[in-house]
Amino acid sequence: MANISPSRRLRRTPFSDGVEAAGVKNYTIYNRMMLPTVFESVEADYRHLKTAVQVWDVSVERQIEVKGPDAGRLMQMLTPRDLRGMLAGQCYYVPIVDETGGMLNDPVAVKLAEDHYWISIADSDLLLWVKGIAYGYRLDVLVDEPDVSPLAVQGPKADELMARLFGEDIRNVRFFRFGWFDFQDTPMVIARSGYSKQGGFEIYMPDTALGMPLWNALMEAGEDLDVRAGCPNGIERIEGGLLSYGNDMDDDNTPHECGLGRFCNTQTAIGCVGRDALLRVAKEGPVKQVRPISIHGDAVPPSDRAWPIYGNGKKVGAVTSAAWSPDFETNVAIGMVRMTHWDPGTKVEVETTDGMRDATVLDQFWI
Ligand code: THG
Repeated sequence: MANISPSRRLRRTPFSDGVEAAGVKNYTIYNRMMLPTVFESVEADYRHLKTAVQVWDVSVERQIEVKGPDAGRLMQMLTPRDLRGMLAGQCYYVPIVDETGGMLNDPVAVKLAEDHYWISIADSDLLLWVKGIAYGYRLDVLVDEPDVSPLAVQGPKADELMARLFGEDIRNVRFFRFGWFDFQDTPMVIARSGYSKQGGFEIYMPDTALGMPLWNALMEAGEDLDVRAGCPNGIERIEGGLLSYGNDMDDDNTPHECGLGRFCNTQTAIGCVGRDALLRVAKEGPVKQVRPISIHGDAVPPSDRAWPIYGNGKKVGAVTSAAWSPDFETNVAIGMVRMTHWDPGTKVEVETTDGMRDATVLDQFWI
């Protein structure tokens, strides 16, 4: 592929100077911003992520700020997950659905206070939908995109690195909870979360001017831990079954088709705009669903399009993400599979860019 021309529409991040100095090799575009995808190589980055600690510029996880007396009401309109039990200091993974029950995004919601939330979005223009609902229902709430850029610290040595910079208390932050910690006298939200299964934190960095100072401080504090610049890893996230909006699902899919039923309480999510539609389809249940799939043979090429899945000569689904896994010595894949072929152990065929491959539908992701 040719290079991408820089322009104001393709936004840099507060950490882009650090990412470039670290030798980033590839970017993708996500929320009209640059997201690194490769530093050394996807396989070398994968091994390092699983053994050390990495600092990820995930500024592309843009925040939608929802603030005001109607903030809680607006949040519940967006998602079929029941938010009544959510406390300030908690993060929730929340499917966001439209009026048909179709997935618009799968963000992390961060509750700062009763009347104040951030929605940490995946790759879709969710701000427009949230603003439209707020205005259309004349809600007493402010909706905008603040100058907040997440920096993730991921890997088995993340606790050690973060404790050096923010103090020992950081170790007590529980999964999907956050605390406030100072960097250069500026309080920052730091949550135990992140787009990997290796453990770690996300720092919601609230001031572009502090971006490079924070980046450099992490790199210096972790020198003896072999800290490196990294990024969401295409192999590891498939092994972990972490979905990618726009790749593994879109607005044609319900949360149940995406396997996100465990994050829905449609009966009690009163006010969710997609509630009626989801209750209607819930009666039948989904006829296709996300599944882990092992594609046999040697490494498949990059999955730049959906690969058809065949069973008994008929199309029964599509592989939406795939990569060679060094640890599991198979091609790990995520696919949307029809009910007739979704049982664990079912043998199917996948039409990859390189040709037909045998594959097996599995019962659980690898990690
Ligand atoms: N962190 C933050 N914002 C994000 C992401 C993130 N925005 C974009 C994207 N990632 C949104 N998608 C996801 C997908 C999976 C998870 C988080 C965001 C995730 N899932 C865990 C799992 O499935 O095992 C845990 C979910 C839970 O138990 O609540 O972490 O990564 N800030």
